[in-house]
Order: sequence, then C-alpha cells, then structure tokens
Amino acid sequence: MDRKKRVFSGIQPTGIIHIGNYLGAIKRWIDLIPKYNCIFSIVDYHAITVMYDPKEFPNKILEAAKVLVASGIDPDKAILFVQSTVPEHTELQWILNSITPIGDLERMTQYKDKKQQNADNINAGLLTYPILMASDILLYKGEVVPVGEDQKQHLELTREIVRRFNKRFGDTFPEPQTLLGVAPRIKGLDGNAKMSKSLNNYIALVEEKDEIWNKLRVAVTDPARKRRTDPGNPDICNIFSFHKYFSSEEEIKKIDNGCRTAEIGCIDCKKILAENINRTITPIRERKRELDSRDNEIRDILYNGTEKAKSIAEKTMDEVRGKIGVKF
Ligand code: AQP
Repeated sequence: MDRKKRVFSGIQPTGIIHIGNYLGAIKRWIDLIPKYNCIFSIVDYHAITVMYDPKEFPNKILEAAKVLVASGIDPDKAILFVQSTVPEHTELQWILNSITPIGDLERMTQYKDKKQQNADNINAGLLTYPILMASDILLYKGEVVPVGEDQKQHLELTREIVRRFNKRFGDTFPEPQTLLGVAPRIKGLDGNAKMSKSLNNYIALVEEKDEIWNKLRVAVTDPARKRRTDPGNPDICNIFSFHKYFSSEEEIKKIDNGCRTAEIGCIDCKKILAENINRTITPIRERKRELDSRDNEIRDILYNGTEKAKSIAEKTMDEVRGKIGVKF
C-alpha cells in the first residue's frame, strides 16, 4: 500500500481567525486529515515579527488552538502543536539562511506589503519570514502544503531552497507541493484588499450573529448600483462571491437573477448571506465556547503535539547536521 504523504501547514496566533483563513486554509486541512499524515502548527515565532503584547500572547496561542479544534482539527488524527516548542524550527532556519540569497527575499510581495504596513518596525524577521516558513515545512519533510494564494510565492521560494540544499549537500528534502484552499483569496468586506486581521475587513470564524449582520450591512457591494431600483452585476459584487461558499445552488441562482433584474436589493442579498454564514459557523462558535473553560485540556493537546512533532524534527535535524558537516 502507498505510504501516506505528509502535509504541513501553519497559522499565526494573532488573535482573530477569520473566514478567509477558514476557506483559504483550515477547511482544506480538515478535508486532508483522513488521507494524509497531517501536521498543523500555531506559528508563534512568525507572529512576533510585528508589534504584539507579550502578556496577551499566551492567551492568543490558546485561543488559536481552541478555534482550530472547534473547527474540526482532531488532535487524535493530526499533530497540532506550537512552533516555538520545537526549537529545531529556528535551528534549521539558521542553516537555510546561509543558502538563501537576500535578493530572493527582497522581492517577496508579502515583505513589500508588510514593510509598508509596519514602517516604524521594519525588522530582519519580516525579511527572513519565508525562510522560517521553509524550515517549518522541511523539518517534517512536508510534501503537501495547503495554503491561501498569498502564500504561493513563499512556497515557490521553499522549493528553490530545497533544490539549492539538495544540490549542495545531497538529496535530503522533497519539493513541497502547494495545495490551494477551497477559496484561495477571499476579499475583505471593503471589497478591495484580501480579508485580513490587520485591515479590519473580516468576519471572524466565531463571530456572533448580530456582529455578522453589523459587518455585512455596511460591506461594499457592486459599486455601480447606487439605488435599490438599479439592476446590479453579481459578477463584480464581492458580497455575491461570498454566497458561493455559504449558500445553496438554488439560492445563488435566485440571487443572481434577482440582482440583475433589481427584484432584490443589496440588503435582501446580505440578509440571506448573514443567515447562511451564521448557520455555517454556529457549530464552530458553540464548540469554541465549550472549549473556553477547558484551557488545561487544550494545553495537553498542544504538549502532546509537541512530543510527536519533536520526534520527527530531531531525526531531520540529525540528518541535516550530518549533511552540512557539523556532526562530529
Ligand atoms: N483572505 C484570505 N483568503 C484566503 N486565504 C487566506 N489566508 C489568510 N488570509 C486569507 C490563509 O490563511 C492561512 C493562515 O494565514 P496566516 O496565519 O498567515 O494569517 P495571515 O495571512 O497573516 O492572515 P491575515 O488576516 O492576513 O493577517 P495579517 O492581517 O496579520 O497579515 C494561510 O494559509 C493564508 O494563506
């Protein structure tokens, strides 16, 4: 029988997990669990490259773990752990730093964006972020990496790093394959930029019903539709694009037609969407609420995940140290 391939992916514990993260990555993670050996990490060392509150940080890590478990990541079937609890991640990063040209890092789109967003804190970590991401994946010899489109370029760089390492030190790492999420690039409620915590244009995965509506009510639709009586164009309406992930085929057809003929207005369309988003995320929100009083259980899940992740990471590092000539 074929060996199960190894999947690796990560998420930052920066407070909010939104429906962009869910549709871009987490939903795919859950689908992959039965078919692959899955390793999922809460990548806290990635998150410290921007300003953050160290006192609040442990809670954010726990919060991320709760949302992941509530979404359907079963810790008995997949490894779930916190990146900083396996120090081999940063050890491998140092080694990969030494074979990655600075020019390759400087042309990363995310680096350019982050530089603009954090003009008063352009630190080296923002630049070397993709090397830490490569280390996360390669430490587990990850073969399949389910991510949103914004991470595609980093994955291409990871493959280049693999080729460079293998050529210089001998065959060690597989070239990981990018697997895009169900919706690889969800736009935010501004209808413009990608849905993102830092842009505050998101719906959280555990958003309360009223809050979903408050946010949708003012969200951008077809900009050319000024009055209720104007026909709209669903092809360019960001809100319509959300229906594809939350509404039934029949509803989508009805809304498409109703919008084009001005039979329904944007508020009607948003009400249906709010209802459907709420229905989809209610079980996740409720499971998360149950987990809120079970911090110790969540910690145990994460410690357990660390043990399993460490046993793989240690083997890889032993091999890598031998290959690069620092094992004597
Ligand atoms: N809008 C999105 N559409 C689809 N996928 C997305 N992902 C993120 N935003 C979208 C995917 O979610 C996974 C985890 O991402 P992350 O932890 O790196 O979070 P992020 O991309 O930093 O999320 P934000 O909200 O955009 O954070 P800020 O605002 O802090 O930069 C990844 O697989 C990512 O592709």
